[in-house]
Amino acid sequence: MEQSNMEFQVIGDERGSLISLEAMKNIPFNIKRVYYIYSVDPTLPRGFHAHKELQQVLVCVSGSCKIILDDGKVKSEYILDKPDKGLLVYKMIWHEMHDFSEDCVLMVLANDYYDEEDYLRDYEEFKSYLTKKSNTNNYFKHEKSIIETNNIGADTRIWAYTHVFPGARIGENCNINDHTLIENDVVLGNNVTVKSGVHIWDGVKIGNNVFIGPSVVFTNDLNPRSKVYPEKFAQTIIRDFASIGANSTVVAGNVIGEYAMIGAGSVVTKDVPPYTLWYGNPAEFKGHVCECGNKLDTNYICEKCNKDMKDKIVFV
Ligand code: T46
Repeated sequence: MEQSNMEFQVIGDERGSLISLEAMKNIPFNIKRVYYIYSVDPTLPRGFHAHKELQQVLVCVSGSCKIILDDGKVKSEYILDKPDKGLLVYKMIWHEMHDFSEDCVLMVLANDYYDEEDYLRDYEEFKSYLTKKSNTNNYFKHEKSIIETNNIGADTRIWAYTHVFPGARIGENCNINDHTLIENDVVLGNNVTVKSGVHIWDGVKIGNNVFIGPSVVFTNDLNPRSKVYPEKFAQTIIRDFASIGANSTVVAGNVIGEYAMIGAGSVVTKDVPPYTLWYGNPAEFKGHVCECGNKLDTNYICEKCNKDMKDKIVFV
């Protein structure tokens, strides 16, 4: 199922609690519209549609409701009953809202303006649109790969002995090399390179233009025991244009910032700020990097491409 449960940080003190939702930070898109549904009749469900392109995050800021998501293959049910819980609903997911409590206020953040043309309000139409999309999607899959998802963008190439699970979502123009595995609750943006021998487990979210070197290891459980599953796998986020060198390990729950560079063979145990270079075991901060990947010296003007990076870098 291509969705994500989300959990927001609560900033609380004796006066009460505060949650901050920020575009491209804890909300993975630019927010163009916010709407909320309230004073609902608990006996009347809503939704019963999918969006062709729209992405949304649903948050019950008061009360509770039940959400059913259906990607055409797998149907799952979620309860939204706390303001620090969110549900990310991607495009082409049939969704229904049921069992509203009387005090329910369902707030929705959306990445685009209202457009009735974006709705598929008939389930059969939704199914045939899905089939049409997967038939017309112009991506390459090697005959020896196993591809179970419908969500692969145009011009992506998937090579031999790769297994992509039904819930995975892969953007356009990606290159997924041999002997890779992509689990269900995984998102890859556009223009991502995944070199051979990489397994991307539930909870790993990868932005656009990310490079993942050969045999990079992701983990998703900080206290693994055989046959014991956490309620929710840790979320690891690799932001746009970051690069992870060969044979590195990214410990679960960390965020690698935009344009960050991880040297080969590193073990990443902390969040990595944007435009920084880290390596070693455990990986440590070793300086700043330019958008072109070159290490910057202390005047932050790239010797390779002459870009002035002063305004972009984050001091560590
Ligand atoms: C969704 C779920 C979670 C507007 O004019 N502007 C808007 O921004 C929205 C969201 C709706 N409308 C109109 C369209 C309909 O004539 O409001 C009317 C009720 O909308 P609808 O029947 O689609 O409401 P829900 O609760 O079934 O669905 C809503 C959103 O429309 C939908 O995008 O994903 O909430």
